[in-house]
Amino acid sequence: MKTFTIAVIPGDGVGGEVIPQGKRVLERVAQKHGFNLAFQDFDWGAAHFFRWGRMMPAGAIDLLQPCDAIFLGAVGHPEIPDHTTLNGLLLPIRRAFDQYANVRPAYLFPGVDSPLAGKKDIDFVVVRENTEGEYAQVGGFVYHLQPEEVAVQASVFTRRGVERIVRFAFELAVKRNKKKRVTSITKSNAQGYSMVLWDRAFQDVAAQFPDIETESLLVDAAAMNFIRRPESFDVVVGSNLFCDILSDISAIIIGSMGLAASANLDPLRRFPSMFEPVHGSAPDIAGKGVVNPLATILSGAMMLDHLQMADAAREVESAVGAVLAEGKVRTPDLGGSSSTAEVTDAVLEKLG
Ligand code: GGG
Repeated sequence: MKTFTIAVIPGDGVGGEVIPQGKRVLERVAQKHGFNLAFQDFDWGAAHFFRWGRMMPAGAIDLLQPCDAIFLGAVGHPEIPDHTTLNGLLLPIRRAFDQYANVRPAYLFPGVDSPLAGKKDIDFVVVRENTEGEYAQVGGFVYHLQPEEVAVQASVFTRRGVERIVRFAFELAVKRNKKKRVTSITKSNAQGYSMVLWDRAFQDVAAQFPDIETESLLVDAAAMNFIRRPESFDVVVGSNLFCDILSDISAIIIGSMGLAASANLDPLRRFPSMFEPVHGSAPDIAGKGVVNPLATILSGAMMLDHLQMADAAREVESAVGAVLAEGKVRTPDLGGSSSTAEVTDAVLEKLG
């Protein structure tokens, strides 16, 4: 029987509540489909930071590397600056394993109300460049912590980095075989170097996909159009920062951040890819047992897809869809009063 080794990092806040629920569903579906998941748990995150002064140990990447995939909850703690948590765990893993494609589907499940009145047909994917751009951490301080201090933060856009993420987006549009449209997010009217390179690379790659329609939107116009005409999008591709921001809009218009799944992919499969809900550690609801587990469960389905267990992935998605369509068992973010575990129980019941 095939066994996949999955590194599990629950992380902080609600991460510790959603990951066990995701594992329950993954274990059930693996059993049904005749494969094994060998989970390796890593207690990294804020608690590790308070004890050892770092979010994960020095050899963390070496420990993760042999695994087939990484299943992550959330990182972030109110008593630790966000740049410490992000740069101490999430970003180093994305970079070390060249997980250059951050894939964030925005799908409005039947039975779930979008906060956008009258919008019923939302089905697109945000593809975020995940290893360079505005998150490259190039820069520094001058006169650090003095009244006249100066900060310089450079963005890094490489032709290779832009071309490969744009190509990934086009290939995804072909694979999805839906609206066959790729939207590029730019700001070349104001950023006359990085975004001009972005636009040129987009046009060059687009020319190799004549069957795919294209559009190019300034990031501010894209934010407006995610609200005004979400049904028009198919695959949206943009830089690390632009799509980090836009994918929060795409997450909320499908009804809740608690439904937004994501994958950090190394499309070349040289290294483990990482799967996580888009939401963070949500300290305001942590420990109350009410966080929505579905974003994590759907991230687990994306992981199964990446592990080439497509039937199992579809079954998890169908079970989630059935629970949402019934509308009986829902956490408070979706207007219900069910607990995290009760929602998972309902998904397991659908899986049989
Ligand atoms: N599970 C996602 C998570 O913990 N997100 C925290 C965060 O700050 N993410 C920023 C990012 O995805 O770049």
